[in-house]
Amino acid sequence: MKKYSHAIVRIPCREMIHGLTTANLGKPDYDKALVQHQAYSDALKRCGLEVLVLNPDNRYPDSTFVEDTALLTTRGAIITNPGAPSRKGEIDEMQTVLGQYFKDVKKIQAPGTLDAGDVLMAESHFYIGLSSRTNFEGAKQLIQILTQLGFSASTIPVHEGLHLKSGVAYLNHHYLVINSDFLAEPRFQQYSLIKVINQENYAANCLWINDYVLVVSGFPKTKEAIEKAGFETVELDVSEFRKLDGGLSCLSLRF
Ligand code: CIR
Repeated sequence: MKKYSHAIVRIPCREMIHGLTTANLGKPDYDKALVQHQAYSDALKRCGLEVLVLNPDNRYPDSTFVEDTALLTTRGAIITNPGAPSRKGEIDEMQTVLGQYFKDVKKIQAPGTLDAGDVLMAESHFYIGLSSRTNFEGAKQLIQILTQLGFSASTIPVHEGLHLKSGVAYLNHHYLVINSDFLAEPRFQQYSLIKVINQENYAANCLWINDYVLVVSGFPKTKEAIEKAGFETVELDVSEFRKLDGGLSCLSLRF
């Protein structure tokens, strides 16, 4: 099934080595990050997407994590107000870019903050993580916008990890890949759960695209479980982005 036709990515900038992080894995190797990013873009193309590649922006060390700047739905786009002060300016260019694809671009307004890494789309319902980046006011505004667009939405507390999607991914056909941080959440029990073992916690951030699932290399049990559920996987190394708390979903916007 071809659900997505486009993706937007941004090449990491040199300043990425000073990006925000809690990971304690050391500084990213910039040259290696460039190679991994190229492989990521190539994989999106192999999944059938037309990929718009934005230039590196040294003003914003975390600007390669484009996912956080916008939520793209089949009925409209919403520009976020990122929770980290150093990332707020990332939305300016994204707003212009999205204007080329979406007629009506809505916006989360201060004092609301929202990173779209906290927004999990499961068919026509959106789960919004309340995290250190996304506050209640931001979630409230997004619920209002999504409801106007004819979707439903609700909030989920995020106690572990940076974002909601650091620990859970929706894979189409009612499947959720989920790690122990969210396993007990009653509202997730209605899905077919692909459980990520504790040693592979990071691998929960995988990405469904047109019947392929991009998975992080080095986490064999999660890959095997996803394949067992009937999905074809594409393995990618994102070690340099992991050092900045980033993963597969954060590196693109899909629509
Ligand atoms: C940040 O802390 O904002 C970046 N270093 C990582 C953002 C990861 N984004 C995502 O998971 N959607």
